[in-house]
Amino acid sequence: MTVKKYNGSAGGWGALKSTAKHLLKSENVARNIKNLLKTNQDHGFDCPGCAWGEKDEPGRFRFCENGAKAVNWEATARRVDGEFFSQYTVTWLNKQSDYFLEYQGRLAEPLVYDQASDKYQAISWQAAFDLIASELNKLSDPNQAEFYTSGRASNEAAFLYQLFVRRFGSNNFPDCSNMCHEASGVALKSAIGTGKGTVTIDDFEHADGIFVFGQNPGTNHPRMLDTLSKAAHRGANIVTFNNLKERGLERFTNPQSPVEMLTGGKAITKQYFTPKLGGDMAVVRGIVKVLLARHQQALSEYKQVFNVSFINEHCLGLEQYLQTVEQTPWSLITEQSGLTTAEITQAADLFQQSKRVIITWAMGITQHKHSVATIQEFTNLQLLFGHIGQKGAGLCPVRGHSNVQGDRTMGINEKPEQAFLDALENSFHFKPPQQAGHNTVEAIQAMLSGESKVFIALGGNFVAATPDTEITTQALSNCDLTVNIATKLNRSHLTHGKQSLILPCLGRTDIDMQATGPQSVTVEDSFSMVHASQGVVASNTKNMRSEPAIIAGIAQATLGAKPVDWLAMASNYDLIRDAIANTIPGFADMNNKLKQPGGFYLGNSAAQHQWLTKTNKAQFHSHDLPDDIVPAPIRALSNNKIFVLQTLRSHDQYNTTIYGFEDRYRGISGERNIILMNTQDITDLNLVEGERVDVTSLWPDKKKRQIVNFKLVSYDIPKGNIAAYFPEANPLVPLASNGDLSDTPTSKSIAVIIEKTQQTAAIL
Ligand SMILES: Nc1nc2c(c(=O)[nH]1)N[C@H]1C(S)=C(S)[C@@H](COP(=O)(O)OP(=O)(O)OC[C@H]3O[C@@H](n4cnc5c(=O)[nH]c(N)nc54)[C@H](O)[C@@H]3O)O[C@H]1N2
Ligand SMILES: Nc1nc2c(c(=O)[nH]1)N[C@H]1C(S)=C(S)[C@@H](COP(=O)(O)OP(=O)(O)OC[C@H]3O[C@@H](n4cnc5c(=O)[nH]c(N)nc54)[C@H](O)[C@@H]3O)O[C@H]1N2
Ligand SMILES: [Mo]
Repeated sequence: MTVKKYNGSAGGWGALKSTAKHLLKSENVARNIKNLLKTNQDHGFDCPGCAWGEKDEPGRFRFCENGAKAVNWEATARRVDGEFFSQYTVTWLNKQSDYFLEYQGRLAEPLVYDQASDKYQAISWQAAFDLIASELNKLSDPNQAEFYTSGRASNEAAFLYQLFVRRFGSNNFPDCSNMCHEASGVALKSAIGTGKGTVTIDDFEHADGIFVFGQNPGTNHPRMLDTLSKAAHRGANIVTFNNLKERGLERFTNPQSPVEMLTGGKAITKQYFTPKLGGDMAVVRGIVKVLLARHQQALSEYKQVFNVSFINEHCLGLEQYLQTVEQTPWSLITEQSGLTTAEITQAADLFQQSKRVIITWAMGITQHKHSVATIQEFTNLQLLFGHIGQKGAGLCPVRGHSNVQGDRTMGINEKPEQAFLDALENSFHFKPPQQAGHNTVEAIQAMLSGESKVFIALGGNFVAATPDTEITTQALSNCDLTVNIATKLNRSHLTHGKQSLILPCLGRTDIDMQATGPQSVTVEDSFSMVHASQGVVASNTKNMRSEPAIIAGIAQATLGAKPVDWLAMASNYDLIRDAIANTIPGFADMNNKLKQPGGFYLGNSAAQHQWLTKTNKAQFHSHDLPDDIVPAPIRALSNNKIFVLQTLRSHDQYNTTIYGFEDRYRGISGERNIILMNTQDITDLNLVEGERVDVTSLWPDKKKRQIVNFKLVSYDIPKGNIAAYFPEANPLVPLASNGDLSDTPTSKSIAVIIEKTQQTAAIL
């Protein structure tokens, strides 16, 4: 393992070099170059990386280094089939790393677990479908099955899946969104009447201020750096709030700009603030407090700072909110945020100077206990200035998976809206289940207690992505049947129920040939743009099936061909799109609208100043700041120094998919079991950099949650805060530690203690 400070800019030659390395690693170089050129282009496929949008700029590549990794990873020539599994028991495979498992190649044929030999063996597609149907139809209640979705599933796959599950009789739709942007949806829906972001990619060209909270776009949304860099270049204030100094937010070299490649790129952030974990709500409360004082001062001179006419016309709840702001003491604001009054005043200055402001955020904001309240605080700030539905201003939750937003639009939702259920009933003439189903945390609890007996996953890596790994492992093992529809072998496939199936599917890059010819699918980006995606290169996918074909096979075997002709839909995705068009608002005439280059925009009610809230107004929400990020009862559990841990992504991974061991911009290479810690904290613990430590989380139950043998890395991070990689640190996240109103695991706020690893363990 090496640790070496990275002083270059993000992007640049390092990105090109890494792109070339991952091309070579795929063992499919010529074909994958062709693939990359088709990424995010019309008549090409949507990048299976992130959900950032595209600008219509002809002649440019539309992939980034990390998109290239995702494409190369999927389009590998290696294959995992029955013959592969004949060599290894599941017990042996389960001891291998996440990197090893996925690196073996693409899952190539349907597989069934054989208990006697502890191995997976080939099975026919029909036998696999029949096994699922028989287990599902055996259940005494359809709600004894869980239907997970990961956000790479296309709109067509997601729509067909939810239709099948609701026809079967359940709303049990745990999904990756429950662990991701759930808090954004909940917060925004209640405040402005839509759970989606209010801006389009064009707005970034008109913003005077872009406030980036709790996200690392250099790694997770690299194409956003191009957008931010252009905005910075024309003078917009880019203001960053991040617990760590992330290189990508400081400096960026666009690999497509010959001039920048020679000159070393541009600064992005004008002012970089490093609040404490969970301190962002306090930051924004402080900003509002400064601006409120200025507004009150201005009123005495018959001027105003806030946009009073906007507030009067559109909002409710102002008085109560301002009272809450006034009552929040500065001592709590500075304590919780870790920023000084001077720093917060500086942030307020930059906000006030910017006529049009966009606020963006990701997991650094959504994976806390008070995430919903924090996002509503962002909304309050924007409402005070009328920064919603104005060109160049708005709220922008930057989504994770490339189609996670689309999956929700298609009805992957354990709490579907009544209007959606009614529309399904009208289109398909059956009564969908009306009661709410299970989210991810509830699904784990139901499998743990034995209430749920069948688990089906449309993509993803449930056991590695969810909290409390040991408990989730137990929950899946309890099931009578686990089924994974997937492209690559992962931990969840090895964490099997009594019976288990792996069903290999096509990915975004593959040509999807059905009875009526090659098919395209659609996705929705963070800006509510829906566009087509078509795989481009033929390869050996002979015994794989598309996601819609697999869902149709399961549905046909379970329910027969009524009231939906599943197999017909899977043979021609235009039919699925016709059904979507008939059911979901904004999709009328979908098949035709997709012919427009770049796709079509779904619109956003809040951006039109139509507030679909309970009161038909935009709503200020008044929340008190949390008393403490680590509540008193948890503090009381240990006499040791308590740290707050965040779990984050390295530059060389896609969620639980580990591409390699280079966290380039953080200068960490060759090791993933690490803890980033402030240098002073390391000294105070009588430890030294490079030493091995055990981390134990604090939670008021008897269970011991610990990770051992993690290496200390001295890092520019606020005292009292530490960071480790997801998914290695997931065993520390207690299943019951969830966000208020969102139920999202608090992956960015875990109270832990640190101890030097015992000698015996250190030798391992
Ligand atoms: N290459 C690549 N791209 C991806 C992914 C991937 O794994 N790899 N994952 C995709 C998915 S599903 C998602 S959801 C997104 C995730 O995108 P991000 O949200 O950028 O992902 P994280 O690595 O979780 O990073 C969280 C960032 O927030 C900061 N942070 C953590 N806690 C706090 C806090 O309390 N306050 C503040 N101000 N900052 C904080 C961390 O220091 C870190 O920079 O990316 C998507 N794109
Ligand atoms: N501690 C901690 N936990 C977290 C997070 C965190 O920041 N910290 N982040 C959370 C977030 S934001 C998210 S979104 C979740 C992610 O949770 P998931 O979405 O469940 O996990 P992924 O790692 O994205 O799933 C990877 C697997 O998806 C399969 N796959 C890839 N492409 C396809 C495809 O096209 N079709 C199908 N059917 N399968 C495919 C492959 O088999 C691969 O192994 O994790 C959450 N968990
Ligand atoms: Mo995510």
